[in-house]
Amino acid sequence: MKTRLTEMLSIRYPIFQGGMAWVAEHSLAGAVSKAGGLGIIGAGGAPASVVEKELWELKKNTDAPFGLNIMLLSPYVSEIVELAVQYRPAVVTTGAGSPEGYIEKFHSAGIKVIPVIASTALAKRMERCGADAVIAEGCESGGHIGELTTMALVPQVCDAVSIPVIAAGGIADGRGFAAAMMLGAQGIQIGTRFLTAEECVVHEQYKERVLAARDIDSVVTGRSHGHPVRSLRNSMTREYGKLEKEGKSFEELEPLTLGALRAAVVDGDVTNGTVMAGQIAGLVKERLTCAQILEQMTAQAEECLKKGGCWIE
Ligand code: TUI
Repeated sequence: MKTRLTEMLSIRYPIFQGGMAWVAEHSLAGAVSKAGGLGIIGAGGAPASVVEKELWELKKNTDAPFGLNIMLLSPYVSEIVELAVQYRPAVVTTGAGSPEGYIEKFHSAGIKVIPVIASTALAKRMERCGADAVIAEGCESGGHIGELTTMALVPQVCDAVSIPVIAAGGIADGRGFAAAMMLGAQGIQIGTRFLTAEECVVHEQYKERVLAARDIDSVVTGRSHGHPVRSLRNSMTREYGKLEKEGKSFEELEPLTLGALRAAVVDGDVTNGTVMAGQIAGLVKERLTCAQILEQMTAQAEECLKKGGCWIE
C-alpha cells in the first residue's frame, strides 16, 4: 500500500502508532517500526531523562524509522525538543498545542514535523509554517481530544491543505483504515488497538478493561475546563463528572486526575486511575502482535477498497 506517506518516510505501511503517554515506550514503538509501521515514543509529561532512556533503548534495538511525540502541555517541552535534535527521530509528532516555534529547529536537524490537529484552521496554519504532514484526530480518540469527529474532520482537512493528512480517531481495523483512505487520508494513526498488543507494556488489568469495553463505555471529562479527555468509565470518571456538574473549579478537580494515568497504566488501578481509550475500544477483542495487527488491518483494508462497498448487483 504505497502512499505519499510511505514514500516520504520509507515505511512499508502508512500506519503510525499513537504517541500515548506512559504507554508508547520502546518495546511497543520498536515492535511497530520493525513490523513496517511508524513506532512512536510518547514523551507525555515525563522528564527528559526518562524519555532519553526510551529513545536509547529503541535505537539500540532497531534501525527502522521511528517517531517521537511531544505533548506540548508538558513542563519539560524545551528539554524534550533538545533531546529530539540529539536523537534525530525520522518524525516528531506533537499534541495538545501548536509546535510553530520549533519547526525550523527540527527541520535543520533533518526531522519531519507532523502535528496533531483537530480543526482545518490549525491544519492550514501548520502547513503555512512548514509542517510536512498533519494528523487529523477526531474526538473518537482516547486522551485529550478536540470537538469534531474523524468522519467530519478528515475530508475537510484534506480539502484545506496540500500536505499529506493522516487520519486518527476511531480506527481499529481494516474497514476503518479503508474508510479513512476514501476520505482522502494518506495514512492512519492507531492508538487504542495497540493497547492490547503483545508488545504493549500496559498493566494486565488495563488490557482486560479495554478487551471488555463496549461501544458506550468511554466518557469525556474535563469539558467544562477546556481540557476534554476521553477515558473508560469508572469510579474516577463518575466522581469527576459529578463534581463538574456541581461547577467545581479546575483546581478542585485536578487532584482526581494527577498521577491517575500512571496509576492505571503502570499499577493497573483501573478503578481510580484514568483508563484512556477511544470509542473504538468495543471493537478490540484480541491480543495480537504488532506485526499481526499491521498485516491484518492492511489485508482487510485492501479487500474493502477492492470491493468498494457492499452494493448488491
Ligand atoms: O494530545 C493528544 N492526546 C493526549 S495528550 C495526553 S496527556 C494529557 N493528560 C491529561 C490532560 C491533558 C493531556 C493524553 N492524550 N492528542 C493530540 C491532540 N491535540 N488532540 C487534540 C489536540 C489539539 C488541540 C488543540 C492540538 C492543537 C490544539 O490547538 C492549540 C492551539 O494552539 O491552537
